[in-house]
Amino acid sequence: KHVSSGAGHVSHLNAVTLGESVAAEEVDFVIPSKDFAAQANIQSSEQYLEMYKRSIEDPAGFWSDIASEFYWKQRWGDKVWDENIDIRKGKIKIELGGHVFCFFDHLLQWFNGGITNISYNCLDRNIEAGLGDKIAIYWEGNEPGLDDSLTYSQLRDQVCQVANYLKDNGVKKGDAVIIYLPMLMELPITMLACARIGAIHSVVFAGFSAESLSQRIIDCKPKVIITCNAVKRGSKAIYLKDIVDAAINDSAQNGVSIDVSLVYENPVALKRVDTKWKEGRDIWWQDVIPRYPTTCPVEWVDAEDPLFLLYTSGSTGKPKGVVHTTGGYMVYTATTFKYAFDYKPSDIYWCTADCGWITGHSYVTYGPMLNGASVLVYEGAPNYPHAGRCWDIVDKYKVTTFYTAPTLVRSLMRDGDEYVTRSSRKSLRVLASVGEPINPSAWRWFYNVVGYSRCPISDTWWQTETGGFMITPLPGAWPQKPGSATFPFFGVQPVIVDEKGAELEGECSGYLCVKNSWPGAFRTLYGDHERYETTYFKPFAGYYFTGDGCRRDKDGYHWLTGRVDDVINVSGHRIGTAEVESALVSHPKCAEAAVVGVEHEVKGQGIYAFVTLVDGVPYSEELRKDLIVTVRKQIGAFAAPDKIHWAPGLPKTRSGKIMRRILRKVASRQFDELGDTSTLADPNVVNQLIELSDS
Ligand code: 6R9
Repeated sequence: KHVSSGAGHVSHLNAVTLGESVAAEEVDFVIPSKDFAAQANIQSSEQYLEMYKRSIEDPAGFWSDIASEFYWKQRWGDKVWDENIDIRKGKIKIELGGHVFCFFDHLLQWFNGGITNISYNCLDRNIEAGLGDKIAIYWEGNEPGLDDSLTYSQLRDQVCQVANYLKDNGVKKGDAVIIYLPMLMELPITMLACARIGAIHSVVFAGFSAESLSQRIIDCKPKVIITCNAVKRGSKAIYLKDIVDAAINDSAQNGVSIDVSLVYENPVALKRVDTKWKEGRDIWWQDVIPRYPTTCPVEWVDAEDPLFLLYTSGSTGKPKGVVHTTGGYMVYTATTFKYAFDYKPSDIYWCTADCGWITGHSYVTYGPMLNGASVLVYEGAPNYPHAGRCWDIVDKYKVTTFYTAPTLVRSLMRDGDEYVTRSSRKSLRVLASVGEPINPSAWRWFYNVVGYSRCPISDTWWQTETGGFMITPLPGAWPQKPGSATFPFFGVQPVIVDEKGAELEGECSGYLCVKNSWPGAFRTLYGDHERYETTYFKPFAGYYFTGDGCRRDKDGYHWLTGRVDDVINVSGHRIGTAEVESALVSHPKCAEAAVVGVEHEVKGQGIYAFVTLVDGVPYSEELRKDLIVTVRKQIGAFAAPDKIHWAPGLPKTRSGKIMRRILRKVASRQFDELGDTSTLADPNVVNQLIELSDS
């Protein structure tokens, strides 16, 4: 019987069934408890394989069955999905606010002909099913003691008020709205309000500079901007409206004017009287929104109508406006949420990501709410007023599912176990990670110390472009290996290819691509369909190219090795920076590490490692040698760093991603070519690094 190669590489899973004793050499397996597996949505590797196989062999049937659980004003046509990668014939026009914005060569459609609304499916559908009084959002403020909540009915009321306001201000189906808000409930409320009327939201993370914001305004020309006057994160106040004002001025000089700026008053951070104001353009949220009716008819949209635009940075050039459409994204985020987090209606779910990133779109707002989940939204900094805040919040709300990023795990690990162990955390049942490979030592700390060695960790690999999880554990379904994202989600066919684009089989490592389509895939880059094709579909003909490197081990587990643009080639050995970093941070005295390639006379490239030590540990020559030995031991002599550069801190974006571009410049002593450092969470760390560059 024909099984496509997508299913082939997971067939070994048959051998790794739960409860079976694992061979002695497989000590790195972490097996979910029988109790967990018994209650899980997917209880065994067999059950997964059966569903996976169907999802690959019959994607139309598989996804149609799931899509039928949602409300469609009109069901999709006969062709559930349609993709045209190779032929490059179909010319399809997509319209944004009546303006044709691109022509499709690479065409991708899911549920075409279907008519629905994602906001309706998040709210009205759940309320009609009896969830009206269930808490949709628990909100925890930056200051302990400040909190709030909304039931699904209350949430719908507020969404409708904002939707009515937007309509009243001329926002129509297809118009763009920029949202520049911190993690207030008003952020998901506004996203859902836009979706309700068919407007396209573009959330800009409220940590971006005025310059970045204006760049986005100029690109998508929003009808309205929604912000707040200020916010407190930790002990620091950030004056968001000043940033918005500067961005609006800058855009006006570039010919894009903004007529309406809706400002939520956040009195904890800044008083109304102290807020700079432009009459006629600026309007207080609290002055207008409550006056609008709490019902608002739904704008029914096509499955392929754009839902949102989210800008993400490429390795070069200006940010890319990733476009997601409605139907496929809806079905995909809901399904991935349900299975990867083993969702149960009694769960209290907390994702620490900001709605300014894709994670906050798919897994704070849409995925959870499509499942009728109770979502915790936290406004503040995870270590404010102390390093135990996250666990205080977990205990306060009895959080069951905690989804965060490796960078936070490592920083909490560095703060010491006492902050964790003094809390209960008994409510936790699933932990999860996203954003970068999670190194095995952080994985183990998360698993053992935070989760009492009983909560599976879903290490979810995916991208802004993919809309939802692509490679992820399904907790309870199979044993985990610390640091591996494990296996593909339903419908996803990851392939690992070599430089020439040839598919590699079995144990291998190379470029990670995806064969065929999945419903959550992005459809284009806003206004630049050519860049979409060049970046993602040209490098390896016939595949979507992820830009990541990946290794598949003898058991078929996937190990993401970092962006391929960060791969270092040392004497012909391809070494993922993430692998070296993982080895370094496994040393008990190393808190964090970032590795870049530098030119090397003999080897082509050398390995240059920036290392942050655990608090209180002094730098020493002995430790330097010890770290190098650790890497030699774990990967091999060829991977030993040529240079260890002590780093009190690493240059990170506000979302916690290390900016290697800057590190590469520091490593090669090009201090006057550091480029733009304004998007760093703390620009000062760069000066510290330069000072220590000869240490
Ligand atoms: C969701 C998100 C995407 C890039 C991606 C990869 C890295 C994300 C990961 C991971 C290893 C994981 N990445 N999750 N690497 N394991 N679990 O982060 O989207 O901001 O677009 O970043 O992040 O390199 O290509 P985005």
